[in-house]
Amino acid sequence: MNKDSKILILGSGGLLGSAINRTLIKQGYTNILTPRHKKLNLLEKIEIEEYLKNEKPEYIFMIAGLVGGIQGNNTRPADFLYQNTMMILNVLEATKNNCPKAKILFPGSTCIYPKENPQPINEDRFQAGKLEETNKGYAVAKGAGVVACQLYRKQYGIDTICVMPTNLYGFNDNYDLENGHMIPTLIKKIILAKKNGDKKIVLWGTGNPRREALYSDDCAEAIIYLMNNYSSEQIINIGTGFDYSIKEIAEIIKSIANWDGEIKWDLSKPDGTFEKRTDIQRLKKIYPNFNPISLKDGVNKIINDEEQLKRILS
Ligand code: GFB
Repeated sequence: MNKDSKILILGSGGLLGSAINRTLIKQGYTNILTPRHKKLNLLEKIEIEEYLKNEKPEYIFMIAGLVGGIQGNNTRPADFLYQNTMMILNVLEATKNNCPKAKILFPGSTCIYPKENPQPINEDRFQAGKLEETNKGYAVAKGAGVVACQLYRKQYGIDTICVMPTNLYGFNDNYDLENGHMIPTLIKKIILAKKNGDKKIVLWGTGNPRREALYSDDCAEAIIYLMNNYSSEQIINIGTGFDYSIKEIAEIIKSIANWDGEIKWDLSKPDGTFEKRTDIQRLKKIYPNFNPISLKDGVNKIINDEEQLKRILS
């Protein structure tokens, strides 16, 4: 990308989309389109056709999607399947019809991998086994999006690339206690307990599953680097290569927030996949300087930022 290339971010209001926008601006890119959902509904094919016909972007970050944590995924699987499949298919078809020279980057998710894997999970595990039930709709949609990108590359020569980000957290996260992802939800529960003087919080499952934690701006940096330096149908993991148990994540957040109350584990809630540590050798080969910050540093950044703290407490 040149600094004045026409760049389109679809999904620029969310956790990852806003991190990509912030990082592109920091790196000096000047021609960035960030249409929001109200102006451009990706479920309406005619809207994305019109938009791409008029704007003809050179680079498209297709980050938009219906996302959520284990509860959101588990209770609305058909919505996650339908919306996420339709959005990427509409974007690919409209790109083919209106700006076939545009390069598209599409993030899948580590939940496209089977429920059980040798650890760490390398990219060849895609389609190698049965999926985890709690996020099947999202995983099938993301997997379909990945295959669609590969097929539009093969049949129409569109320069699509697909990345598989691990569990993310960062600025502009979703702090919905029911439908949010685990890390922002844990941050909110602990910060709220501290503010209210509560001595106990309830977290879900056993606390034993293991998850990575990638700061959204680090993921954005890797994504921009790959947009600039990678072109292949082979998918690429973006993770840290290091995981913690949910209990360990809670302890790290507790110590940063300086709250020493008790955690109760609600065993009626699902654990989901037990572990999904990513193998990031493919990424490191292309981007050897990839060096994400620790969970401790990331959480510190968030809770010491006034605006983010307001967002957490609202
Ligand atoms: O981020 P999360 O909701 O989804 O994390 P996944 C779920 C894990 O955290 C489970 C535990 O083991 C939960 O039992 N957990 C403990 C909690 N307390 C809580 C809590 O208060 N809220 C939440 N949400 N979890 C995601 C997918 O799977 O993986 C996404 O849902 C995406 O779509 C992402 O693919 C990479 O990590 O299981």
